[in-house]
Amino acid sequence: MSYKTLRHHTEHHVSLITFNRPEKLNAFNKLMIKETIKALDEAARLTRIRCVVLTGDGNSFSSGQDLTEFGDLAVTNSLENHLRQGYNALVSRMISLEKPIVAAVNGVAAGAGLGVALAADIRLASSRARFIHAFTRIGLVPDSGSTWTLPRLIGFGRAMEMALTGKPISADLALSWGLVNEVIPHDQLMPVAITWAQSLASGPTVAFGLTKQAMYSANRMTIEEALENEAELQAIAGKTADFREGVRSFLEKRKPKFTGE
Ligand code: LHQ
Repeated sequence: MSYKTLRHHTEHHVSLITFNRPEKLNAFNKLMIKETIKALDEAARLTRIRCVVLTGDGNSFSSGQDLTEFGDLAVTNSLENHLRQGYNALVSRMISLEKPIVAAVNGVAAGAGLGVALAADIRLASSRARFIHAFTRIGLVPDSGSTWTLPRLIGFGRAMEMALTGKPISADLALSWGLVNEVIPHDQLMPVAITWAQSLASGPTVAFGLTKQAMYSANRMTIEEALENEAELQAIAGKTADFREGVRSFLEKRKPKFTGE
């Protein structure tokens, strides 16, 4: 499949999706949102893909909505429809993808670019990364799921601070707040991200997909409901070949060889 706004490459069970509008710091236009969803759909469909990495070309991850598209949006569409058809669909696709997503945040992640990074399952930050909740800086409210994801990651007070001040958060501060999983020297980001991804891609893919489902759905459940949901999902995981291999390898005192089935 060919893309105009992305570079897309699959190797060793890992799908690497690179936002490719560096002249605009990889700002999202409609096409880039659409193509990212398409690439994620492909990752969902192909069993050989067992992990996805999202990153940006050049020195940025993504600066969020392409602000040069705003005039057009105001005339042809409402902002809420743009969100419903665009970012809401993209973030929902990321959350529902039954495979782990690693965001390799190689530079600035602002606005919806931050929202997309927050919807990944693992965030690795280059030492040069900056995180900006840029929405109120242009008179908008936070979107792309960030009112839901950000407070859960860093707590309500810090999320409110990021939203109201719009101030850039450095990679090191992001790490200390729990916004990212690891900070990596800039020139090592991609090799380290690929190592993470290959490790996740050799894991029990079905159990990973169910884990995402369990974690996200627990957020809207009581403890009793979450316990029941875990039991139901465990019944599915318990029928996989990877579960049998996991137990067998433990008993045989060797590393498991998961196939993702
Ligand atoms: C850009 C952008 C950009 C176009 C840099 N667009 N060109 C969506 C729609 C519907 C409803 C509401 O919500 C949303 C979600 C959102 O994402 S809203 C938030 C949108 N994003 C922003 O407000 C961030 C705008 N960008 C910036 O504040 C700065 O560019 C940051 C802080 C990201 C980076 O600053 P610098 O490193 O100083 O870079 P720069 O500003 O010099 O940008 C470099 C170039 O990229 C420049 O172009 P030029 O031709 O002058 O070299 C910028 O115009 C362009 N660019 N972001 N979002």
